[in-house]
Amino acid sequence: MIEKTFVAIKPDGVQRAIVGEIISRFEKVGLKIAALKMVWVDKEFARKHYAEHVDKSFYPGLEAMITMGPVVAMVLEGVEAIALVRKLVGPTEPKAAPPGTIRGDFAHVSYGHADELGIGVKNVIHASANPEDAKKEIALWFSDEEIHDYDTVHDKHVRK
Ligand code: IDP
Ligand code: MG
Repeated sequence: MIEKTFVAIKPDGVQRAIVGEIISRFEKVGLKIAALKMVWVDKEFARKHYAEHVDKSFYPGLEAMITMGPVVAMVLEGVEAIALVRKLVGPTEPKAAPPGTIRGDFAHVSYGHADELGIGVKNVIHASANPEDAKKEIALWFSDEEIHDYDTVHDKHVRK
């Protein structure tokens, strides 16, 4: 039941200086930071990460958005962490994301707005959608040596 998932605070989230607030939410629910780094991705890397979207009409805007500055990439670990993190992150479109979710609390833009401008939806954060994506994305962003195994105070309550 213990899973690892991949999360990236996107360049808009980094530039808005809300990295600490976002990471704090994950820490507060008891998720463990297994890996953490800042990366400025290039177009080639963006095409690998967003392989499923490369042929979509919004891809050029998405690529420009994800390469416009550094992202803060991390691996989070916890009980059924993949679905838990998607719940905390909220739906893709900030306009539709409920209050209490990261996208609902830190952004308000819509698909209509992004499409009108030809830009990617600036929704602050990326999180793996399912176990298959989590495995692929963790391997793409991190080497085995960058992923750490250690105990947090939460382990006492989670594992017993
Ligand atoms: P997700 O990030 O919630 O998994 P995906 O559908 O995988 O959502 O889309 C990846 C990213 O592409 C979104 O987070 C958003 O930034 C951007 N995006 C998705 N759909 C659109 C769109 O219709 N217009 C512009 N950008 C989009
Ligand atoms: Mg996705």
